[in-house]
Amino acid sequence: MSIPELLSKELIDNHSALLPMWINDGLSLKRQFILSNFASAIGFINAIAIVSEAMDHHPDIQLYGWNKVSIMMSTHDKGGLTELDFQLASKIDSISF
Ligand code: H2B
Repeated sequence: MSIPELLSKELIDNHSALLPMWINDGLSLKRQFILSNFASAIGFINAIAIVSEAMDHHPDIQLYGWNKVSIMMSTHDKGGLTELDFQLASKIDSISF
């Protein structure tokens, strides 16, 4: 599957409006999740891994402070944000843990 092109600033802003929990700095999307405990954080990360593998699009994932998961996403093959980042962010938002 070919990788989509970088999005214009206008499209990034339009997509970001639909994902208000994600911080968009123009080059990446970031969000922090607070889970109820360490096991839930691990389970959440595993669910993200399954979704990411299915899309062949992979976020940076950090687990810290026992129950916090920080996600950072960009399309490194293109050097910025593409449709794939917003699609993956939306799928991660729909995972409940
Ligand atoms: N994940 C992310 N976040 N960005 C990419 O550009 C990317 C990826 N590229 N996962 C994919 C893998 C690519 O390297 C492989 C060859 O499909």
